[in-house]
Amino acid sequence: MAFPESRLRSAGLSDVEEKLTAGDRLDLSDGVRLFECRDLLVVGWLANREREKRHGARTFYNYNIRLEATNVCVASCLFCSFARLKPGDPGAYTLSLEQAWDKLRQRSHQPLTEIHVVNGLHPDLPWRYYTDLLRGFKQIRPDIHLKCFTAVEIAFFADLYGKSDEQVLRELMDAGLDSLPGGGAEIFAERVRRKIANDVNKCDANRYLSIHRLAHRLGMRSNVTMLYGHIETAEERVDHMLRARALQDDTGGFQAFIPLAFHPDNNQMRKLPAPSAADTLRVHAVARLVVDNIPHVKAFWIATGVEVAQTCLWFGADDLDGTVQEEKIYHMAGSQTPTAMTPREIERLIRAAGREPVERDTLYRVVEHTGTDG
Ligand code: V47
Repeated sequence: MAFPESRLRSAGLSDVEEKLTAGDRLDLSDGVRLFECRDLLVVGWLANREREKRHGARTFYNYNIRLEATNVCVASCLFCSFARLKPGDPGAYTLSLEQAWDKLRQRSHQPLTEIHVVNGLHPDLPWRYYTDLLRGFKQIRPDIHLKCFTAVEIAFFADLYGKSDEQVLRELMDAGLDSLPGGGAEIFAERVRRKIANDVNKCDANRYLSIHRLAHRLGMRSNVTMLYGHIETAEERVDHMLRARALQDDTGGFQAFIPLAFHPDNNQMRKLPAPSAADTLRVHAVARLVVDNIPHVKAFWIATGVEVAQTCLWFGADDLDGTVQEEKIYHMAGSQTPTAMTPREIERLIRAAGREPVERDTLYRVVEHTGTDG
């Protein structure tokens, strides 16, 4: 179905529509114009067309759990409400391996397909903690996919334990690592990164990207995130998308682009407002249009809120992440969403949005006949 030509024209996006129809790529100035265009529905319509070209009405989710094994973190990112600088600081915690493994054992009745681990940058844990963590998970559930440790953590491990990035990845893969999550990307532009994540312990944009490149070369898949809604400009958002797109051109290893809405509670950027629902819809839409080579755009419902995530499914997004079950990073930063949804609840909200739910595993293979728990 065509969008009224007059509406495209008055939105100033006829040429963008023509480029998309011809299969031409959008550039930085196209992306910035999509952010500046007042007619959000035109932007959404274009993104939805690209989404439906790739996935029709299908909307993916997975049956996963999140685990944050420690919030002790030597970095001091201004946007973070989760980290505690030192062990023993109020609110600091580090799970013992047994406690971490128990989180999985307690879910033995659930047909989980993924465990997603993100941690603080802990200065004192032995290297074995991480490799044993993975080995233990695989022993408990050999079939489970381990999506663990952001590129920022991989870089930190390499520096702390005196290994190369490649050695770290190889040793973790030996222990059972299957893929990398997309966290830690924030905004690649130097101006913003220097302000919000200026820490010697946090790797820069180039190293983040080079670790993902390496992971892809070693045969793993990964995701890439973008933390938006704080001090970044439209140009810096599009620049971020284009850097992800450029790496994807080379490797094809990214599975999902994941915009992450900034949450301002309990962190050093608390004076800033959270991004609006309209901005969230637009970011997902522009991501779908600019990042034309990453198959999935994920609306992480914990970050966007459940209702906005549903609406994102008409603004470019085709994935909602998963059941999650325990989440700290966003809830410590003010997220009002539940910390868990059952597969049945996720399916219900996808259907209520007029889309078709598909349970997937981490690699986007369709999972049949689960979704019975809850
Ligand atoms: O790297 C931290 C972000 C990320 C805040 O790969 C914040 O499938 C908003 O990366 N407000 C961790 N965001 C979560 C993450 C993720 C989530 C879902 C799926 C995947 C995936 C990855 O959360 C951090 C940081 O960018 N973050 N604090 C905050 N106050």
